[in-house]
Amino acid sequence: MSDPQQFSATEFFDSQPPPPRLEEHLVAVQRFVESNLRQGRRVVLVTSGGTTVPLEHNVVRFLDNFSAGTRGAASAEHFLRSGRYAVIFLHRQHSLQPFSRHYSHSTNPFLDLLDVVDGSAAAASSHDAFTVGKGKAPEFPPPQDGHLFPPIPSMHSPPTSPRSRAVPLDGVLSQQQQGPGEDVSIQIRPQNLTPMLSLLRSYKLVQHLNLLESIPFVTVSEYLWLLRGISRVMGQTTDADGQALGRRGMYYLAAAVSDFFIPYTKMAEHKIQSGKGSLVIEMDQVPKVLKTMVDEWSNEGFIVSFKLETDPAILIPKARGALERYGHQIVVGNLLETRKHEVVFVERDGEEWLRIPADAERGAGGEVKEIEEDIIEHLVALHDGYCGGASV
Ligand code: PAZ
Repeated sequence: MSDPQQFSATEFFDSQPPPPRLEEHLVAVQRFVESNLRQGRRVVLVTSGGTTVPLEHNVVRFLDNFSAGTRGAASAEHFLRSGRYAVIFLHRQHSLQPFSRHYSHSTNPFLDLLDVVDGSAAAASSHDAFTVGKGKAPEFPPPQDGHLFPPIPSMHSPPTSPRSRAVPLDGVLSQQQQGPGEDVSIQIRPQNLTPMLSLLRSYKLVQHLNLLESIPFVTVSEYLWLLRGISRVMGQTTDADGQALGRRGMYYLAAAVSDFFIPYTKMAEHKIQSGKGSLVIEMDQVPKVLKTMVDEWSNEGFIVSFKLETDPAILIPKARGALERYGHQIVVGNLLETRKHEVVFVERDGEEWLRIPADAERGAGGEVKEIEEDIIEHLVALHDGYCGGASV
């Protein structure tokens, strides 16, 4: 076993290979920042989700952490909703995303929001417990060729029926498909229509205005390469008058980033074999790049880091230590157990808790509020002050 190495940021980037599509992502970020600067918007980089630490080059096993990217995805949405920020969303691949998070497969499965409706005259005339919209839920077809249901066509294959069209169905949006002998449509269950329509309109608006640029990472090394690249691009990009994004840029670092990693040169090439009994893993420390971000990459951008702890006694001292060591603007502290309903803003001149009622404390019918809404409101106000009170 070789001695663990303490990597500086420079040594890290000199020794860890960059992710394959780095340049492509940075070109896209540059265009995104330029275009939004032209529109007079601020830009925020939101990092979200957990990083992995692979144990092998041909990766079979890796270390991971708990983060699903809930905070990052919700926060990105609230920045967008403010109407003043374009968002670069640097997220763990397959973690929660702004907008689509409301229909995640685990909490709100998309397919359970829909019904299949038979719109044929025969079905329309019958009224039983299955009747929805104009028609009746179709009979389940008999097993085909020994299978319970036919093969499921790929979303990317061309439509089998040329006669597929969107139709209004008693005020309910639906897609109707008419093949030979078919008159069926897919209908959003009426109780889901209002929230889904509102969400869809917001999502389409954000796309139309080009306000969201999403970039995925998986490993801690990919994350750091992308963080450096994106921060530098944000730091250097100027508007038509030659003014840099500078203080109008915000860096909201909510990703759960591993503190340890296995350097490229020390990693096994192939799947680690089990023949030698127990597995002892030695990891080196990931360099702390926040100081370099403040001093070299971000060009005076407003930097918000997050600090997660499980021991309440050390949360504020650790957050304060980070603020003093790295010299950025604010640390948002949170505890694993209570992170969804309380956080603490730690600044140089003091700290302030933000709390919302926990799920269990909400009365029946109590409005579901996300703490991210208040976190973003507070930070936008601080960012205004940092930009000298300017509204952009
Ligand atoms: O992803 P999530 O919503 O479950 O958790 C959010 C969080 C706890 C990862 C985030 O609030 C945070 O504290 N990030 C920084 C973690 C750290 O490196 O200390």
